[in-house]
Amino acid sequence: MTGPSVVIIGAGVVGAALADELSARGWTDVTVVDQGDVPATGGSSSHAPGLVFQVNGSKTMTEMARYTAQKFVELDSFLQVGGLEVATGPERLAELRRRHGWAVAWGLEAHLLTPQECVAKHSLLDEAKVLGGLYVPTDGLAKAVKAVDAQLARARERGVRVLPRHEVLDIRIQDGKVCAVVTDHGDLPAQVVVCCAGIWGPKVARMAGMELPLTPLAHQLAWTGPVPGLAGQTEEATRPILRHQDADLYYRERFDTLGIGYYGHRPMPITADEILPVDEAEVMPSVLTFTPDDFADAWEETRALLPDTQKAEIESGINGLFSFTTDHLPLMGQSPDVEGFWVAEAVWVTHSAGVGRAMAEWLVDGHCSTFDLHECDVNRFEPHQLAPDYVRERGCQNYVEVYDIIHPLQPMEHPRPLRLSPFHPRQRDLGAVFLEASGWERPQWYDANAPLLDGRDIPTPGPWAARYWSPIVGAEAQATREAVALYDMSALKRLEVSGPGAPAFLQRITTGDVDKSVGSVTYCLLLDTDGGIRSDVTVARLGPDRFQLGANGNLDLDWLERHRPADVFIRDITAGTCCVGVWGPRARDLVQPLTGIDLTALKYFRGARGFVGNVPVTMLRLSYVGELGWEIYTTADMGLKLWDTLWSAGREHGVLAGGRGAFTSLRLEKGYRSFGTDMTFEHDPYEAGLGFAVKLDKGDFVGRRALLERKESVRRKLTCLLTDEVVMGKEPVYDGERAVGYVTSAAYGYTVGRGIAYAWLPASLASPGQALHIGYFDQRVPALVAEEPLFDPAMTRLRG
Ligand code: THG
Repeated sequence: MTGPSVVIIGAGVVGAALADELSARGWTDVTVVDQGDVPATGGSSSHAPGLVFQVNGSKTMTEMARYTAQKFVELDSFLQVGGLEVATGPERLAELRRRHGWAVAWGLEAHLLTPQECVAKHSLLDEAKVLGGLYVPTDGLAKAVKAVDAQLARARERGVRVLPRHEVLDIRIQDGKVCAVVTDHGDLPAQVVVCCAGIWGPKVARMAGMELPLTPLAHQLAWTGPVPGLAGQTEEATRPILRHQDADLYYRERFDTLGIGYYGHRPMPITADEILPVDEAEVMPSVLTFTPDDFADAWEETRALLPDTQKAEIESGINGLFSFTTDHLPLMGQSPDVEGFWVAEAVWVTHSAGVGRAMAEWLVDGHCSTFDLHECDVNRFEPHQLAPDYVRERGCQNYVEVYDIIHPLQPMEHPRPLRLSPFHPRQRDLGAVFLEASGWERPQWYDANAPLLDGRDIPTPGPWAARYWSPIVGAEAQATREAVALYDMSALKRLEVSGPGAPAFLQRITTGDVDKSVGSVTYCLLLDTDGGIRSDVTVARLGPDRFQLGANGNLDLDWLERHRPADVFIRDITAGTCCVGVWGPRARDLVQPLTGIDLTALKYFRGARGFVGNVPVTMLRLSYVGELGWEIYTTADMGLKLWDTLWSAGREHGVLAGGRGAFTSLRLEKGYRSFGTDMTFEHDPYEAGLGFAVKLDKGDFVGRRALLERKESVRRKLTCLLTDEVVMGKEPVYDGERAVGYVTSAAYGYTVGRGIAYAWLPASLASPGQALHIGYFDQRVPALVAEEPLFDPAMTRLRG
């Protein structure tokens, strides 16, 4: 097997890794082109300082870094000196404990060190400045250019062609498919093109009509002259690579000198078109002239943390360009418009070999089994997130925040506001505290609900969980179960699927039996071909050939579009519509007088169209919070009228507005999973406790064949834990001293009066009554496996 003809654009760490991984899988009709020389092409890989710190809040990024470190060791392109992050303030010390939790959760060996132990690892540190450290023994220094060379050499042996000094001028497209890469040396025919052009990515992608949300930014890297404490060092590096995040700094040794990287300076973005051609750049295109003024604070901080550097000088430096995205994650996948045009962009050396492997699996097998790529897919963005202003502003902000301590609920500050639901003016009047979701302003709680606190005893969580929190969250959650509440569901992605082929299409692409009567609503899944969960959706049949899907994000739209036959039409109706959830035991008292729809006759998981007052609506009887009620949809223009109609009729029933904080607590009490957090591409329905949503006997559907096997081999389970302390998610779970899993979602359950944490655990430890611990900062929080759902297992609330 030689596979299709592939052209890889860019011979940096990503292109080289991909060429190696593809050819190892038998795809050998591969050509790698680069405008520069090989292996030092002049792109970011050629100047990269090479520090590989593996710990990351993203499990996938940690795993891709781990693979990169292992592979580079094998390629003799890695100095495994370890990685050390030090804290100089109490907040950072707590943050290192949290990061230690991530490492343990994702299965990476890591140790928290005392100040003395930090100095023992890195003798240049001033012990008086350091409060503690996080040490990862397998971190180290990647030799990026050497790794490029080694991977290209292996690829060449398998028949891959490498063409340096070939500038890509255009991508030739025919009938929506790539057919060739046009270079200054002629055309290279190709069935598959993968853009691994790094900082030039936006320019190359545009040749295929694709907007890549990537911003090249300049980053300062300086080199000292000889440092006395390193005198006589004959090895390139012996001490661990070092991070001093409180001052936005990192360090690596090079014999008796130090390299110092700095993220504290002003962001210095540039566009891909402004980058100099290979032969015009003084050093190389990705290296700009060092601006010493921007480095002044860095040098001062360095001399304080590493006193020996007071006897050294800065001898040289660069402002090196590399790629930033709007959310810190890479851009991987196929163009939504041009078949065969793929990208693997915004990848740092740290993750490069992992990304190469992921792309190779994806291309050869049709899916990636080794890494969950949902966070990395280039099609994850909402349309507004591709605006050049947004891309640049977010890229710059992410540069500034690289080493900041970011709370999981912390919303971006700029640009905001972007998307406003029609209910927004009323929410603001109610004192909504807004966070952000896919660009939407979304209330977390409402200050106007403070009076609900009277007579309630809402427990205050620890300081970390108490950020972006108010006791009002608890009051809203309880009041929802007592009376009735309005929840703004406008941020829920809504897709209309219509046309003569729609029923058959949805039967094929979902796990559910959706070919039921008009008015039916079905909860089901989208699966990848390997049986992994791509999303969970609600499918409402609004007409014989018309369905409305409640989905999780743009990837769902992308997935459906890719499989759509010609007689099916898909429309994203999110922005043109809105949705309010009206939920609680008094929901029917509130809504029935406003509508001609017989709400008692409208059964659970059924929908109907009609009116609420003057407002044309679609009502679906279901509830993510586990209470009686409906999601009520209308067009955006009528949204405010809908809210006002419900609000004024609700006064006598004690209606309140509920925020996302209450919503999350209520959904966890009910045991409802959230895609992207509780389950991802790597999990199958049986492990995730969603086997009930799979109708294996309905006929063939995407992922079915793979599921038949996976069904028989469930080894891990998404499990409900009860705790006394509220945790936040991504914490490790311990059985005694052994790390056995990790937390996905967590919240306090204000009805059940306990902390709730969902976690992935080995099936053998997932039985109710099993006692475990959750690692939370410096605590071991006792956790008990519980029967789920915790609230209303008999479904009396929902069906009542
Ligand atoms: N509303 C709508 N669509 C959605 C969501 C939503 N799509 C995305 C996401 N949220 C899907 N998640 C869920 C999770 C659980 C349920 C609904 C959507 C749910 N489950 C019932 C249960 O498990 O008891 C369904 C049981 C059944 O199949 O009958 O209600 O919030 N529109």
